Amino acid sequence: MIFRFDASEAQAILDTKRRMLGRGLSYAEKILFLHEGEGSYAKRLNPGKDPIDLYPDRVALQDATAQMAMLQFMQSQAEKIRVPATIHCDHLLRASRGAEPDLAEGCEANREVYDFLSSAAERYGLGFWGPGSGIIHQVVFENYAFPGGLMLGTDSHTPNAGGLGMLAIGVGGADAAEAMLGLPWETPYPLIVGVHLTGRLTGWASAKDVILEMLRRFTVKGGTGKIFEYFGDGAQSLSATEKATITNMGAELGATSSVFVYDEGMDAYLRSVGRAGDADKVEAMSEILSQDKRCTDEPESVFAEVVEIDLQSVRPAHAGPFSPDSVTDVADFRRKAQEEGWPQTVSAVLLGSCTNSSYSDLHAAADILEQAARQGLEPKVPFLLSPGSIQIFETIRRDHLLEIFLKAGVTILASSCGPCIGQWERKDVPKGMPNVIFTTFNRNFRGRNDANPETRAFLTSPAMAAALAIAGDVGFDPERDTLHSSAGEPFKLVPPKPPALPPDGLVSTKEGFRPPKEDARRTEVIIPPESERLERLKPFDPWDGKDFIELPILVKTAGKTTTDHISPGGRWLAYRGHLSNISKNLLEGALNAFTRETGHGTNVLTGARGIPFPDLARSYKEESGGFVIIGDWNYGEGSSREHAAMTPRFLGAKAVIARSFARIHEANLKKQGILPLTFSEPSDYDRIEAFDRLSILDLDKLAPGKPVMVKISREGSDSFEIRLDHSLNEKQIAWFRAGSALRGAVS
Ligand code: MIC
Ligand code: SF4
Repeated sequence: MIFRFDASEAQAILDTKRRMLGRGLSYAEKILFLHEGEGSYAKRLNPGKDPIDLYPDRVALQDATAQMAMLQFMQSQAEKIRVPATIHCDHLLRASRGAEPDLAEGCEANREVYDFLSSAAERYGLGFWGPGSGIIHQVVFENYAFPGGLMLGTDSHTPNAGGLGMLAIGVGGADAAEAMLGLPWETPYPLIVGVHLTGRLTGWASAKDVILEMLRRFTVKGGTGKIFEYFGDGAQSLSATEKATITNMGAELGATSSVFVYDEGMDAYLRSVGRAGDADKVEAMSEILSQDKRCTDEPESVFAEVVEIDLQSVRPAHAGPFSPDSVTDVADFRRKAQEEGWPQTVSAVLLGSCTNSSYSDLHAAADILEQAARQGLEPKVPFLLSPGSIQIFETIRRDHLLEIFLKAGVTILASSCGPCIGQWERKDVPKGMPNVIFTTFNRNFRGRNDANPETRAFLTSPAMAAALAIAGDVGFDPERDTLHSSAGEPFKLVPPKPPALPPDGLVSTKEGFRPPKEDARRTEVIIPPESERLERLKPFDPWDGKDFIELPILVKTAGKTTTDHISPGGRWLAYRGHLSNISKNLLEGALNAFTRETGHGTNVLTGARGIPFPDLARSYKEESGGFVIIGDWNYGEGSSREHAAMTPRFLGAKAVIARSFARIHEANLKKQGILPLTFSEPSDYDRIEAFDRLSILDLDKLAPGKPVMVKISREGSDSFEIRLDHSLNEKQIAWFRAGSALRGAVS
């Protein structure tokens, strides 16, 4: 752990900024300013408009996105990374029979990919966390996150580290590759929103319910371009891992990041996990790492917006189905489930993931199972637990929580993403059968966990998930409802009060970790030539300098189009390092606004119907030189996976025109050389028809802030023009011309 500046240098930089802005600074601003590119300290930036260049302290990659990140890094011909980085093998393991057999099978099934990542890590100087060692965000939290630091990660839930006061941001692999090359990372200067927490959580309310409350208020679009900074005595009452649950799911708000102000709870966590040295270094910087007084005295003068949440008033809730911002209080859930016609019984419960697998989360769930066991009750439904890391697993084993789970019949999965990313070999419910599951995860998009579009997944807290497994009834409200013991006696579950940290600290283990090697220039990066899972990248062609004329529309998507719809996970995770193969899933889950089919469309050149989008894309590329995609609001919500931009690029997409974009996806499109354009008039989305041809004009005059005109030609009627906006700056326009950012950076 390193700070870029000592205390007096840092103070001088921040003083300059205070003078320039004429006010005190927020915590997030301090971190941004202490990581800004040299030479830009003197600039005053307009939030939402001006770009800021940042130098992160570290980069984290997970196996599903690391493959493309490393393949792109290799294109640069660099000898070694210039910023500390780690790779985490967590997404590719399947969840089927339990940790041991799943790990053994997973190692075998993914050998090629692990060999590639392991050899690439060694060759270029990255730390390598092998399969079974844990989920990226949990491992980063335990080993690397530190208050005041800045990190980039190729995963949208990277802001999990905000629970330890680190500003951590999810990015695509191309961004990560550039950061590892030592290049600055550029992003629009975010709006900083202050979230003032007061009071204390009570009863069944948990940290999960705080972020669900934020989702209820802001929705999945409301965080775009923003950093949420949590502070106040309510914030201090939450442990570091509770804070992490909140910052982790800030991704669901579409936020650039979320962060809690450094406090004693973070110090306690660092010490509990055996990082007293880091805790001391941070303590020495504590004055610099505090919010300036103005943030609490006059928050309106510092923050772009101030949100007040009294933790006392936060009620337990579930979110779903299909969107994390469809939040219903547990107290209203029975009524809602009846009104909506959702199945009334729970079919499975999934505990863990990067969002909720801290010691106290697992302790809370174990407490409920124990209360039930004392009354002779067990979970009524399959109950699966994915511990966040081997360290957490060893700690719950030492402290006998594991015993409670095993006695209750819980299946313990490997410390990996498993069912959260669709790696769940679910056998108890046939595809197509409507059913309800409760998870402690952060996403619930249709088909995400078990590839069954009829599974309604609800996000909830660990204690609530355990209670629902016992009750088996979706409307169960432990605050109000009574259960019956095996002897028929009525009883009520009591809200658990888990310890914030393990009383004896976390078990110290780094099983599965290989530290970076100093000099490995002779290590060969292993990519078998015939591999179906790995393919060296060929640079995309540069722009030919011509306007895009009469392009067909591959699809106009209707409603929510997340990265899970554009480039699904599940079985497709196997091909994340093979661009040609992963392209076969393009838009598989997207709803076609013209035909109401999912994943298919009509070929406007031949009239053939029901064609899978990848096939359609190939024929448009051949016959018409490419195509455009039309998207709805918040297009590309969700994951950081750049495959959702690389695959359309590879198959011939020239532009995506949407009502609005999610931040990471928009950045990924720019990086890969696709034009992300938005309708100046959002209702123009409705004017686009299936057989229209689009000409995107005057591209040689493409300039920052200047609208782009598109001519729409329609058979049998006059053509018309509509106006589109874009957020490309000079540098990003250069990426478009070069064919992609990395090509631009390298050539
Ligand atoms: C997710 O939660 O959707 C993922 C899988 O972790 C993704 C990353 C990926 O697609 O590999 C994310 O959140 O960025
Ligand atoms: Fe893994 Fe799920 Fe966390 Fe994504 S959200 S990193 S898939 S556990």
